[in-house]
Amino acid sequence: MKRRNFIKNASLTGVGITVGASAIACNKEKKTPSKETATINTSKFPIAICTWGFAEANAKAGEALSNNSSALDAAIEGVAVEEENIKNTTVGKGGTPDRDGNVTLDACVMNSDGDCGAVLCVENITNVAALAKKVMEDTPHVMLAGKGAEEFAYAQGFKKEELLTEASKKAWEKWKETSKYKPIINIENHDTIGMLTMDNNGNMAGACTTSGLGYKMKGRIGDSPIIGSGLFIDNKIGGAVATGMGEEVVKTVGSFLIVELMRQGKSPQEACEEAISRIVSKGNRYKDFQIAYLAMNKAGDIGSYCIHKGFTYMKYQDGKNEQNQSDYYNKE
Ligand code: SD4
Repeated sequence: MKRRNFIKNASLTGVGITVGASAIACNKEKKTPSKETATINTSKFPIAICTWGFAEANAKAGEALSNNSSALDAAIEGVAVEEENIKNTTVGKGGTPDRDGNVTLDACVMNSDGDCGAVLCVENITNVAALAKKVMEDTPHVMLAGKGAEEFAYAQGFKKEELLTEASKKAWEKWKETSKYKPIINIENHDTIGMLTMDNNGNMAGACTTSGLGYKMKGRIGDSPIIGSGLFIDNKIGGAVATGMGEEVVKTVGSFLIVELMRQGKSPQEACEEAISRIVSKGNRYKDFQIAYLAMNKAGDIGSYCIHKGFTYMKYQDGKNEQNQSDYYNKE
């Protein structure tokens, strides 16, 4: 199913912009959040949120959290739904290939202890977020790329799979007739799944997984597997994820920026807006690409903001899984 249709068909019961003021009290003089004064209402937990209308993935994570899964395991279980969904042409198996026909995947994960793992430009492995967790846990490193990541996967028992489906091969062959690459706003080649989870104890984690930009150059890596760009978690403060034109997210280290802005006392909404403003204030190029951020603070408040209309995100809380519309910058 095409992304737009998928979004249309997903539950829209929760449409509305979530603008939550941070419940984390901030010591204004020191400009650092005061842990002592933080008001955390644990009855709000667990929470799972993810980019776009990935309803099934988000529900999976929410249910895992409700069954006492750790925040990281729930996020990995959630995003695996889309990694395995061959109709999704932007994540995992069935993802759009690079311009030479290779499907190369990027992913990263981060847990509530501040540990992280990432895999970049990996071929033949579907569950790359789970692989990123293995890098985090079973190697002395944070990132593995390409063949090294793939060999590590086999050593860890991951299965070799053909990620190029008949449908994505056909689409690639059609693309080759003109070989024109122009990023298009909000279409199927821009729908990374980034997920943030908060478990029953209020601990946070996240995962971000993608096949990257469709028909990218061979070897190209975007923001999604880069800790601080596609994803960042600080369990004392909150977390953020990004989707959209990765090159621009990397230039402003978007997810780290949002968490640091929350640390300084901004709400998740204010922090996402500031991160977008760092991009759009550089000139008019933003008109040609989309970027969206999604953030959650330690109190469970959520914010999201994007450049152009069309970004939605899922929120699972109190057993309800709802799709929300994000506010956006370009109101022209
Ligand atoms: C990338 N940020 O590789 C990813 C692509 C994407 O939503 O988000 N899409 O640049």
